[in-house]
Amino acid sequence: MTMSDKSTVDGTKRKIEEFEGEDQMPPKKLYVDKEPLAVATLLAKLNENERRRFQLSNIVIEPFEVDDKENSDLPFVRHFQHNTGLDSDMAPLSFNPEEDDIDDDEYGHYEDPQQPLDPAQEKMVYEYFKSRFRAEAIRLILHYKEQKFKDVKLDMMTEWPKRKSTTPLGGLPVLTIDGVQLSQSLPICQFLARKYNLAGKDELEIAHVNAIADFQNDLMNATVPYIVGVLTESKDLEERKKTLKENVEKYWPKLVQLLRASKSAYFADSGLTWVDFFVAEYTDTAAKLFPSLGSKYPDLIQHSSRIHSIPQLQKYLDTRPETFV
Ligand SMILES: N[C@@H](CCC(=O)N[C@@H](CS)C(=O)NCC(=O)O)C(=O)O
Repeated sequence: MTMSDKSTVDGTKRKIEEFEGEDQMPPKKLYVDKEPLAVATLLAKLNENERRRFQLSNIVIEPFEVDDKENSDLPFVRHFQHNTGLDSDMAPLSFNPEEDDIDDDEYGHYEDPQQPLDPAQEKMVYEYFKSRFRAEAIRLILHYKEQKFKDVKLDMMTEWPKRKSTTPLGGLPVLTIDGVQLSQSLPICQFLARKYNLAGKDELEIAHVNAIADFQNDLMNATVPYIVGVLTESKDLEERKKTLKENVEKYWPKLVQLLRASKSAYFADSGLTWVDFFVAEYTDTAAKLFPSLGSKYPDLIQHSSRIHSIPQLQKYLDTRPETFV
């Protein structure tokens, strides 16, 4: 941590102390842009105490069209900082790897992924937030192949704003290999799949596997409103959960059909491919949310347990922090 970061932290603490006792402050409005999950993750970071201090227990979320039309959280972060009175004390929203130095925390540690890495060690740095959602299949593939990698879980509030502008497309996950940054979860999976022979046995099977992944990705996108609802303690949570269940029930019969049509116990006839990790991770999450679906879609549940029982994954799964998604 640099001196300037230290004074930022002290200044932020001072501001927080000033807020204490000011119970009559007007309610805050939060302006969000188009990436609700990221915003929700940011909100979820605030503990009860902080929400009370910042008058966020009744959060009002308003859609906010960002000036530069960028699909970005930064405008939201700026509004958040401004509305909470923390803007003057917060760290600048740009990242300079030479000046900024972020400490290790319990979730992993920040490392400048733009530094050239030693190809001989084939050093990999994987960055996402403190959740599984879009990130987990990649982690599972890397653990399955017993690939050494640094699993960096960025703090949305303090680390992400500084890192965002140096990512290729402004979002996570990013996998950096030998200094080259790869982005977008599906292409990263596909890259690893080719590297580790998990893509499918020939061009036709690769296309089949990719199509299943794209289909699964549609279901994951349909999950976002519910995740946001939970993290923001939305009043229409039950409605959102119902919609999510409807989506799961729309997609799962197709996935079951695909599994049954396969000549192996996996989605591809030739055996295990990357899409098995991608689907299984989500099945696990959805089955926990809707336990009654377990008995209705046993093929998928068995497929998920098959993947989660792979010996190479056990050490990781045993120590993986519990997260909501
Ligand atoms: N299609 C992209 C989506 C990337 C994305 O939107 N990631 C979110 C987290 S799930 C993010 O980085 N949000 C922070 C932001 O946009 O500032 C992928 O699959 O990787």
